[in-house]
Amino acid sequence: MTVKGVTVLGKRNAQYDEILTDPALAFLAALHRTFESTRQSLLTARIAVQQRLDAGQYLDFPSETAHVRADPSWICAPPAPGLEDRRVEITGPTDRKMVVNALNSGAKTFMADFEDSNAPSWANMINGQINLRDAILRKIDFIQGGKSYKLSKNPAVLLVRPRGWHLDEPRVLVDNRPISGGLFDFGLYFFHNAKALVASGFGPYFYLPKMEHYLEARLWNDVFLFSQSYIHIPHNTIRATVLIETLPAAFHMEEILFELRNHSSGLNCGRWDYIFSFIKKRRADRRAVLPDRKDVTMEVPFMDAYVRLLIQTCHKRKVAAMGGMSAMIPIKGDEAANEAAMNKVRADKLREVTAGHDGTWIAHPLINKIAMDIFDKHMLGPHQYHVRREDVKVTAADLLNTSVSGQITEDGVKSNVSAALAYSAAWIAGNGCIPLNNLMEDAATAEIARLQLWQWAHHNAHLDSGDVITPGYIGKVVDGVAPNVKSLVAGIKDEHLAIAVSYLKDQVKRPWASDFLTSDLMVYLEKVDGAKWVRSSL
Ligand SMILES: *[C@@H]1O[C@H](CO)[C@@H](O)[C@H](O)[C@H]1NC(C)=O
Ligand SMILES: *[C@@H]1O[C@H](CO)[C@@H](O)[C@H](O)[C@H]1NC(C)=O
Ligand SMILES: CC(=O)N[C@H]1CO[C@H](CO)[C@@H](O)[C@@H]1O
Repeated sequence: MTVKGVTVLGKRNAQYDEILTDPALAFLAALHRTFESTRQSLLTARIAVQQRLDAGQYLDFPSETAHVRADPSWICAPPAPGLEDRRVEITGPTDRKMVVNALNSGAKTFMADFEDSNAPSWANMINGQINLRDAILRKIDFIQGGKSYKLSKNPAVLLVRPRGWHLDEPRVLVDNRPISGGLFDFGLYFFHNAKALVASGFGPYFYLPKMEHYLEARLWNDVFLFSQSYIHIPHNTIRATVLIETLPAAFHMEEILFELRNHSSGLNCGRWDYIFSFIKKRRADRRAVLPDRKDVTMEVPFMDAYVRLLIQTCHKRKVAAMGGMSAMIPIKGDEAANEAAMNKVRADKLREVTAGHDGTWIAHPLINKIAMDIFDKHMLGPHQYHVRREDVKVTAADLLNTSVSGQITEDGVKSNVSAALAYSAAWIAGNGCIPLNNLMEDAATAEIARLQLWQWAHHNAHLDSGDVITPGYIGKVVDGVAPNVKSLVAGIKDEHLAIAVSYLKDQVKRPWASDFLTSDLMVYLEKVDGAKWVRSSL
């Protein structure tokens, strides 16, 4: 099988070839050839923005689109079938068991994740596509270890999160260049399933991560228009919810909805990544040094401003304002600790529903009922677009307000070092979603930890004890904590832990921390794949 200009470096077998068909690869090649140069120039533009911020400029709402924000006449597309009521959404990676359990969880929708809760080994990416296809065709039932996994009659509505614009898919080259990871994930899912989804009364629905500019949303919209034409389905069949999880995107919420308006199904508060991005974008700014993560709550000024602006913006344009992730998982064998954790979930969900959110996220099926009960009690209709929050006046200064009280403690440093090490080591082995201290963690956990540690060391922040934080101090904490990491997560291998240790030590020494650990550590997945790929610097 060959498609001109397309090279597949990942392993192939009969099952994989059902996904990597010639027509599907030809579609990927068409996407690449049409959109790659725009993707590259948008990624270059991100660097220019960062340079301006490093030079002391502050982010602001774009002036060239003031007319879009001021125009009250436009609204987004009506909710597509199955997306009218999204009060609880479950998220997780695309392994077969997870897909069945999540679809059966009782949540309204399932966001099947090719991004941050998934380590993008070749097997994970292709098996994920197989599992989603089988779920849509209702051919996913299987038996494992004497237990039967069987899709229920009314499963959750499926949404898919492709990777962000910054990631390549190094195992598929078009004209000798790696294809975009996002286009690969989107393209295969769309090509194989869009028509079946429409036939079953729903549609191809997506979550779009990590955008930093409204022009990046325009690029997705152009991809959608192209793709719908390519397979001859009506325009405006696709729906996409955009995660507002970078600091620059918070200044473009309205424009992002506008660009995608006929395909938009709202915005989501990707709160953990938002904190990560907040630190990263303001890396040169001493005033943005934050205390221990536990003190960076949803109530601190910049987080509160972001949530209120997101709800107001969505409801003005009549789309869903989705809340954030509750990463809690049930704590087995400790009634009191479990009850305390579940009360935290309740308080968080109550804050969201009373603020005006139209739904929320969970990471474990057993949390569904807790979140559902809160939303059922406080959100009587399918959504609350009528909650316009016209009282809200969020300024640029509010989105950047770093008055956060709290301190940096040795405990905070230690627990975040160990979280960063545990997550990175698991990821290198091909596992992007791990239970850690009773939380279901994805890449955002390790990313906040990495950036906080870098920020403290870079700006020589003080611990509550008065000691100055230096790369050397963090290096010592890393050495002290590393031996205990293997007890946190089952199955971590010494060689992977060693990579995580040297990676983290190197990161905190750098003038600037790298943009994404998922880019840095990608090369280690070659071992998981058991196949050599050509470097993307080709
Ligand atoms: C959006 O859809 C409406 C109704 O189908 C159509 O009139 C309009 O041209 C579309 N706008 C864009 C930007 O695609
Ligand atoms: C930041 O928020 C705090 C608490 O709401 C407020 O007192 C302070 O004036 C704000 N600072 C700026 C610069 O807006
Ligand atoms: C994932 C993790 O363990 N994060 C910890 C980072 O440190 C804070 C203290 O500030 C803990 O509360 C977090 O649990």
